[in-house]
Amino acid sequence: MEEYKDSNSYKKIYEQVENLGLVDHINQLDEEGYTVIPPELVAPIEFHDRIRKAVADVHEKRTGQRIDPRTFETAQLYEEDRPINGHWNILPEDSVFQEVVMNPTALAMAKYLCGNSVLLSDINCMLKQKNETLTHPLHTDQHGTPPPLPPYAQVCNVTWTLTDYKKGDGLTAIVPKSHLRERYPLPEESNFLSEDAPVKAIAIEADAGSLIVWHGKTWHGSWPRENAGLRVNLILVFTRVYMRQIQDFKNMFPKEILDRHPKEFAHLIGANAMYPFEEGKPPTQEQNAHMMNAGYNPWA
Ligand SMILES: O=C(O)CCC(=O)C(=O)O
Ligand SMILES: [Fe+2]
Repeated sequence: MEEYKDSNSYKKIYEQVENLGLVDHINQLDEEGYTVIPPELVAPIEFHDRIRKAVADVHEKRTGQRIDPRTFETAQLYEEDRPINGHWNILPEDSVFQEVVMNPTALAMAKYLCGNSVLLSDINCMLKQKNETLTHPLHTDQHGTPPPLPPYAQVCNVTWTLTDYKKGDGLTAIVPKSHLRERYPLPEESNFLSEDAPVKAIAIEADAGSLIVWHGKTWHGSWPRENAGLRVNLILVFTRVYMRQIQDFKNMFPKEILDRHPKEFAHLIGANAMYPFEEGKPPTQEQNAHMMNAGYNPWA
């Protein structure tokens, strides 16, 4: 990877990383496969409150349960036996989510891992409550690439914490340095909770408003929540320009909405992706450029 750092693509990303005070965080990502970015390097508290409200609105729209966003820390899901309630594809639901995916800190980290041509794969939110079920054994978020895995990330997970992540809160489990292995965990390696677990993980603590960022190859899971109340987050999944996105954003956002955002938003959601194209409507040279250039440098 080092030989590709002498490029304008890398310098452009590094400059953003430096300006945002994130140099230690990209170093930790390289060495350990994850990093936690504190709220003061992410967004002001008012923005955080807007996101919490928008998540409460989505949850109400999709389940009928109204939770006052000021009470996430003590609330409970209407289905008492359910460990998690997740809502996928929330980008169209509220303009604040569109601002979230354009957040400079989140984007700088996504570009560091997946290049300037990075795409948003999906943004979802998760509400997690007290329950003994192991919902997330060890896995990676990068699926379907056979081993040996390439040295660069094909996926980047940016988890935006909306409540504190402290002991007993159902914390994200990370296996440090697992991104350096060239394969995914096997099913028999996935239960990190058992006494004789072959692979152990560490629990990630963070204040509400932090970003927990991990590499597409990082082995991770999640501890069951022991405390009352909810753990709430946003999960931003980014991916390389040649990968398939989880959501078909290209056909979800009409031009009027795209025109309200900076040009980069259209690129980020894949609105000018090269593939798939319809018979008789091949991509323009401009559309080709993103993907063709990405083939020359891991940071392009
Ligand atoms: O809920 C967690 O702590 C981890 C969830 C997870 O695996 C993911 O966001 O990819
Ligand atoms: Fe995951």
